[in-house]
Amino acid sequence: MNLSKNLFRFALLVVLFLSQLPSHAEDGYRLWQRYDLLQNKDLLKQYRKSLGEVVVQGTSPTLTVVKDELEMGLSGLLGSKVTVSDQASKKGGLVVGTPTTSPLIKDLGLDQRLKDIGQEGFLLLSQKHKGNAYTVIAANSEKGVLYGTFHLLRLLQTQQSLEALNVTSSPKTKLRILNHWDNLDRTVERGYAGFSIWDWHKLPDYIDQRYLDYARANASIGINGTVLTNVNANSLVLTPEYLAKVKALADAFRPYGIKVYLTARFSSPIEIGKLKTADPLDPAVRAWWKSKVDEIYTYIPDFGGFTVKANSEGQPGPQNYKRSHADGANMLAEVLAPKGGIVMWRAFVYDNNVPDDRHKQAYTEFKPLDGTFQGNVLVQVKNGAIDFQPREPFHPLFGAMPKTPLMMEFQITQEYLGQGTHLAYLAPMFKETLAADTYAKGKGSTAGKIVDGSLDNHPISGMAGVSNIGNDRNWTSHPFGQANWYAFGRLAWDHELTSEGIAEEWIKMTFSNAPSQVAPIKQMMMGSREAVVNYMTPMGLHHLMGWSHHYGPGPWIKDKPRADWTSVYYHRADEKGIGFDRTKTGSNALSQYAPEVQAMWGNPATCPEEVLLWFHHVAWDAKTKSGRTLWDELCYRYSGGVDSVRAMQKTWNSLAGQVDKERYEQVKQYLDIQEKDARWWRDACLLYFQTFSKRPIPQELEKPQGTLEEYMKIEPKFAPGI
Ligand code: BDP
Repeated sequence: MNLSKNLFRFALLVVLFLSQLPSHAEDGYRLWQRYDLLQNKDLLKQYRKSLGEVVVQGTSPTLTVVKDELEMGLSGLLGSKVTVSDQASKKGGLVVGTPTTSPLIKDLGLDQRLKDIGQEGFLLLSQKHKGNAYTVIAANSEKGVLYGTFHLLRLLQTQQSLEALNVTSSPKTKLRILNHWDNLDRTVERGYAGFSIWDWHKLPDYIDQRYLDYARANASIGINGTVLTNVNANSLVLTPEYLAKVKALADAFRPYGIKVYLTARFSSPIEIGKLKTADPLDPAVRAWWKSKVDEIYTYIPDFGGFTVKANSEGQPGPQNYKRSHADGANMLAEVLAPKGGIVMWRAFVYDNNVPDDRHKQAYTEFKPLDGTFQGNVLVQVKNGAIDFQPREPFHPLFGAMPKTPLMMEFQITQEYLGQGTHLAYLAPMFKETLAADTYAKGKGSTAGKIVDGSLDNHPISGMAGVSNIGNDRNWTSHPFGQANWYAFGRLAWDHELTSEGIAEEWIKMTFSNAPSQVAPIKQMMMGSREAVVNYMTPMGLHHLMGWSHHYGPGPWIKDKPRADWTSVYYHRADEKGIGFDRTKTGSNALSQYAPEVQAMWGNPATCPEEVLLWFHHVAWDAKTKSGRTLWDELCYRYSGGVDSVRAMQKTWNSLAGQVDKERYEQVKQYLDIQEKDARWWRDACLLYFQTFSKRPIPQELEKPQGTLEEYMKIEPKFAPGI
């Protein structure tokens, strides 16, 4: 009798325990939209009271998305089925809509407040009406309602109070766009999370659930556009066969407020139009683009426009016909303008045959064109002047083209920061550029204010992030790669958010609200990008990666067809010292910055050590701020990078049993890879630079395990993203 009673109790306990576990493996697919039952009883009570009956007034595809998300999100988070109704409740509760779709919201007297938030903003308020207490998501457009809905869900997921809500939010930047460098054969130019998520072969007939989950995730962070194809473009995507596929994606994304854009290969009139030229001033070429654009809009009436990489790294462009970048961009802009489309013309140009420092070439090319672009052209500028290195000073074009809307291009995919296996939280890197002061109009002229259009009063503004998304189950290969996608969206919405705040949100939604997890994970994330800088390219070194794969170290790369694709071009190590002199005595790239910036970076004594070797060739024995010689300091920084990875490993190990097994194990193994790679970078770089410095690695530091010859022989085969 007793035994069976005990057995029964035991069985009950097992059932109870199992019911607490997620019913599915934690494979990362749900990203930051996990919506599991909240564990805080007091908050649950408050949430149930504040949300009461949930009412979404109005019908449309976007409002259906809103309803579905609220039903799914709230049912999961609150632990009981929530059904959304469209009848205003007399008892208070959550009311969602615009003054047009919701009579109740129209009645609330929010006109002035709504006026101030623009087309994409939202209000999230606790509001009394006729004696009832409402939680209100109000906006001018359904898109605003959608963003407000995701904000409310985020408040629940991060366990914020819903009492006395008074949130006003609108995006600082208008175009918040992912750039997919995806090819039509599903390879990804620099993708490390499997193949492209666009299954072109099965489109337009098969709409993978993944496309909708992609759109949900993007909408939840305010992303409102996606460039589907690689900047190294294929004109095939502009043929009817592919336009039908693009249309299917555009239709799927539309309810989520996401517009579709394509990359336009400049030579398309020749390749698919059978013309003899792609000269932008040739009438037949212009007519071809006009009819092509008209055709695109018959498929996709709200098509966003084109991203163009022209006369860069072998891509065709207007200069093939002795025309300028403005001639090329304006030709496309002219035919897109009547349709509401835009051109995002990339400034990533440099020419091996131009003997000038690559750092200077985009500025030299584009600055004189300021004021000559049509109103619907944005010039898309990478954050730094070289190429997405772990650390770059801000691009000199920011602040140099006040008459042109400049769009920021960040790389979310970690081409130069350990790709799919290194943990590097990139918000601090994005922020570093956005917060950088260009002094274009005096102190406080940050790159962020240039990009959001506020400094120069531009009606259009944009931020693009080169996507790290692939068809891996968890989207980004590294579970922490998701944080970079998330951070990009959040910063595109508001570049003044802090890296720490964004990390905290993401951790709470993706892992847990438990302080015992939030604090250590945040600590790992916040130091991670600096760790990568230190073990790869400390003190302003750059472009030291291996040939073509860009994964491991290759500071010895030289004698290639293009000098500006070699490492020796950038580090310039010799017996005397190391670094690229970009002052007056060198390439004088510094002259492209405002006088205040020149003064700071031009003097080795005031130049932050983080970018010292970017601007100066410094003697091996020069004293650094720590009191060490430059050589010793470099050794310390490289070693410090490895130590930081080891510290991350320790922190992660301490989370065993707290984080679900799948993600715990994956991150643990990836950290092992990162530690091994960090040593590889440190040892290969120090041994190589030592051939110039001829100085010993300080006694107290760990010594390289291999020889330089061994490191130089390592050649990763078939690395992804080549
Ligand atoms: C470089 C990448 C190359 C891209 C290029 C670009 O290695 O694959 O095509 O940027 O931005 O960093 O166009």
